Amino acid sequence: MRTDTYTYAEIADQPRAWRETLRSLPQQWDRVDGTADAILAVGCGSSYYLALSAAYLLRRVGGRPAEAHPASELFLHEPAVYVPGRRYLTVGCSRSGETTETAIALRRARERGLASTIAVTCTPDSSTTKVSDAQVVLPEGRERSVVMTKSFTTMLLALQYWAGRLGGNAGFQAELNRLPDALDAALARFAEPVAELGRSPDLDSFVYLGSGACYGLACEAGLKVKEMAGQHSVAYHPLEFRHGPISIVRPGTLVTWFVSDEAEAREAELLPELKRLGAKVLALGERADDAIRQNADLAVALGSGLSTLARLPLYLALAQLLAYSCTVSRGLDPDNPKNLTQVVRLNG
Ligand code: F1P
Repeated sequence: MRTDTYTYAEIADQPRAWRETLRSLPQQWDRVDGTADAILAVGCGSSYYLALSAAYLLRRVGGRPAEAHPASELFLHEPAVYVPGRRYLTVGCSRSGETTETAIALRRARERGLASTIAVTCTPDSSTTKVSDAQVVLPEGRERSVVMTKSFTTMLLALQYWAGRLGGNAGFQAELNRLPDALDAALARFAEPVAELGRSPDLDSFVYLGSGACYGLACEAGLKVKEMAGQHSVAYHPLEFRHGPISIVRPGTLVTWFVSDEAEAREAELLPELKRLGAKVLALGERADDAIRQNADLAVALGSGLSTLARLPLYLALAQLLAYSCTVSRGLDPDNPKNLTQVVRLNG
């Protein structure tokens, strides 16, 4: 597989970037006041999908009411987002810190006294940091590529850490420290089989399934294959997929399932049907029982010893590799995706 690209280097750099980032997180979050009646996590594109997973983590691990919105919803539909009388904390996620909608959402929230604001970004001194009350800056996530890979997982790691801190869950925070080594181990064992699956010549439709915090990952993984390989993809909650969307499955469809421990038994019931319809199936989980192995073309059993909510970044790194390998095997350049720019600027 071609590896002389920025995108490949950034995917491969994730264990190092996470190690460095983990060192800076305690001090960074010390400066943030997390008190609020509700947290709004917002962003655009990948950063919105990050917000979806982050809101779940903040509810589940952090024990706080939290919602995710595309940043534009905060100013296009403001009265439906901010309920009068509630104290909000709006967290704007943005790799560049320059995305217009995210900067407007944070600026307006502050100017209109709707919320206190935090910028989570890989770029210091950016538009979002300037309009926020607090800043969590993650320079190890900075990228030359258009397509977000390590920036996503580095910001995810920061938000996982915050959720653990808000929930007083030292055990969860300790799990996060094991992620860099766990990714080294996962790449050593699974990078090649995952890349090989991505090279399958007959694939022309991509379905990503995940529930709970894995739904944001499913959306993000689907975006990778759209952005880099120009392929059609959809993301659903696994059981939702049975309610109509499954009609698109045929030979040529690759279904990637992000397995969460608590949902696994119910969601696995979908696999025989996907196989019967001719799909290829990639199961990304902690372990793979016989039922999963029988129905999956590739069952990744990470064996990381980490809980579902801790191991989210591992799943995504493997899904990034899948999209990357699919892209280069088609002769496309992942560093130069069609119709895209690193930052989307609108008239602000
Ligand atoms: C958000 C984003 C990216 C996308 C594209 C344009 O950027 O939508 O997710 O891949 O490059 O920008 P940011 O706000 O996180 O910098």
